[in-house]
Amino acid sequence: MNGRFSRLALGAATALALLGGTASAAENWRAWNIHTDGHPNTSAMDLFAEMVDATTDGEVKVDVFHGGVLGSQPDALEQVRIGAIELGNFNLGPIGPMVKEANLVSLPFIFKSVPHMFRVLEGEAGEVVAKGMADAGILPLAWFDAGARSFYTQKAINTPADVEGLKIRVMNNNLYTSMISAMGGNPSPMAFSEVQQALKTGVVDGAENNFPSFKNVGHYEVTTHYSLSEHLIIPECICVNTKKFEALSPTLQKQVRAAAKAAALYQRALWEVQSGQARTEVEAAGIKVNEIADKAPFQDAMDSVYEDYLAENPDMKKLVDLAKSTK
Ligand code: BDP
Repeated sequence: MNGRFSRLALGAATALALLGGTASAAENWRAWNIHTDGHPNTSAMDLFAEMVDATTDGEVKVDVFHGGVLGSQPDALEQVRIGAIELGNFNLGPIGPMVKEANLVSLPFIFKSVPHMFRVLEGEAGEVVAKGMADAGILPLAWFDAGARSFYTQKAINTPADVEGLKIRVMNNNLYTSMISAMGGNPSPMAFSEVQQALKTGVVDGAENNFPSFKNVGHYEVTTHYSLSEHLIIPECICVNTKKFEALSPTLQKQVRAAAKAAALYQRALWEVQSGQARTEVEAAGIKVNEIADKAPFQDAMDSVYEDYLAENPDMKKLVDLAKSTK
């Protein structure tokens, strides 16, 4: 090989390496998910990652970390907000303390049903919520179904008086502590990963969640009754750090968004089936599930929660009215 040729070869190799460099400049994103195998969100997040890889031809890669191994939900949210983790499957409950508009969905009994919640999210109120989140650095790409949350304790709950004096674990959000206090209970905010042990040792008397979470992390093994209060219907999202998403080319943005939307449709279909299955399984394991004949006393007890909240956040009144007036 003469000198000139080897210089040429070197130049070509450098050019190739640089080209290769472009390919290796692919986005490698880390995704947080609190759930484990057997939960609809875990399957949906896996599908999302596969679809992003396939449709962007590997230009965006998503590595999903299940089981909350990247940290608690409030910590992971903060990390996504600052861009230390790129995305996650989040519940809007713990987003409320960071994004005022997102707290709309954490008002007890604000939605009539899950379909009503989705109609609100897909309308004008949803746009305001999504913009507030994006401005805070947590951009929602698609919405997941998380059903309704109900109480589980060592006895049946039929009226707010049954909650009186009980220590109930809630997610991290002042609206939930006010909600439990307004029923006469003692709220105990706590990370999801600590709830089973707290129920087992009697550190708390109860908690509240949907059937898949109640089942999947074994809360049903350490309680006896699940009472269908359905006091909260909180959506979840695939949410991405706003700047990272906006730094993608328009084509990649479209592909990532489409993958999230497809994964969300899949999640909702899985939810429909698996939340029913979770209920059947916990009942088979001995959990007594009770309907609450009259939920009005629970709703009435929330008047003070709404009053205090709107007194502190008068600018949220418009959004609350918008949600309530959505058919
Ligand atoms: C589950 C949500 C999860 C929450 C958990 C909780 O999917 O995001 O962390 O409830 O209660 O239903 O903390």
